Amino acid sequence: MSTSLKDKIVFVTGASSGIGAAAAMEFARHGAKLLLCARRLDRLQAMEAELRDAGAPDIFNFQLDVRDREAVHTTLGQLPEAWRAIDVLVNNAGLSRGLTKLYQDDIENWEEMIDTNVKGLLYVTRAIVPGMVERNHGHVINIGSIAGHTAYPNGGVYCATKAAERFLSDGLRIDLNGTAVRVTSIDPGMVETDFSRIRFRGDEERAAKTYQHIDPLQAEDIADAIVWAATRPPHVSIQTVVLTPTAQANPFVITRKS
Ligand code: NDP
Ligand code: 8X3
Repeated sequence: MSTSLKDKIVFVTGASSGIGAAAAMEFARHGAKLLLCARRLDRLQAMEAELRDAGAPDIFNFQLDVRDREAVHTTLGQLPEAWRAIDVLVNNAGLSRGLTKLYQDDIENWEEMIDTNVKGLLYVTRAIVPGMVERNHGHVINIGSIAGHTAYPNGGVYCATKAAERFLSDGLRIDLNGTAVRVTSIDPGMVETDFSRIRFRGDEERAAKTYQHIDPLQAEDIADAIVWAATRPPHVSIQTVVLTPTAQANPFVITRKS
């Protein structure tokens, strides 16, 4: 029997856009209470009415930059009492910056990716998982990527952050063995979100080319996989889900329609 998400507390990082926003919507449809954070609080607030209409019984939005170790510690340590017993954590906040040969790349790009995708994920995990262990209940769902399985040209550091996510998920699962807390890594290929706009710093034309002449994954496809993993019965641990557009076999093998 599947696990009900009704009135469960689901915390999604980076919920203001793309996969995080779609995951929030899918969890809302399952009746979950939503704890949502991002840097753009206004975007979270703009989503609230729709999420309530979709079925979220309660929502708590807050601003958080996951790179800020102190802010993560303080904000998550001081959540209102009613929001502390988190059932599902979705570590989604992440980004890529640039597509450049590693030996020529801008070091600030590296730091932003590592600080967000690796250190940010770790800070949030460190703040939330002890409570899950104490309650012997919980599920951590990390958003990885096929980039963490296969490195591709000019993306070495982004790929390394997602390879780190993969091993952090494995390591955490090992350390949690013997508890009821589960860890899942959801590893998508190309998903049409703001991801490429952020990667190319607003260069719309270059971003659009990423998804040209293929039928890319949509954020809702990933949300579907996240919620599927979260609703498996307690004795089932979905360790990794790898999903790509049908037109994409791996980062290199992609068939475009023309
Ligand atoms: P979007 O750019 O649409 O969303 C990224 C989200 O992350 C935004 O809500 C953003 O919120 C948040 N975020 C970024 N930096 C921070 C930060 N420092 N603190 C808090 N929140 C932050 O991209 P996607 O939805 O595509 O990306 C979501 C995840 O999916 C990422 O981890 C990405 O690596 C991964 N992924 C994406 C794929 C794709 O092809 N799109 C494929 C595989 C994985 P805000 O700016 O408001 O803080
Ligand atoms: C994002 C997918 O292949 O563009 O993680 O790096 S890819």
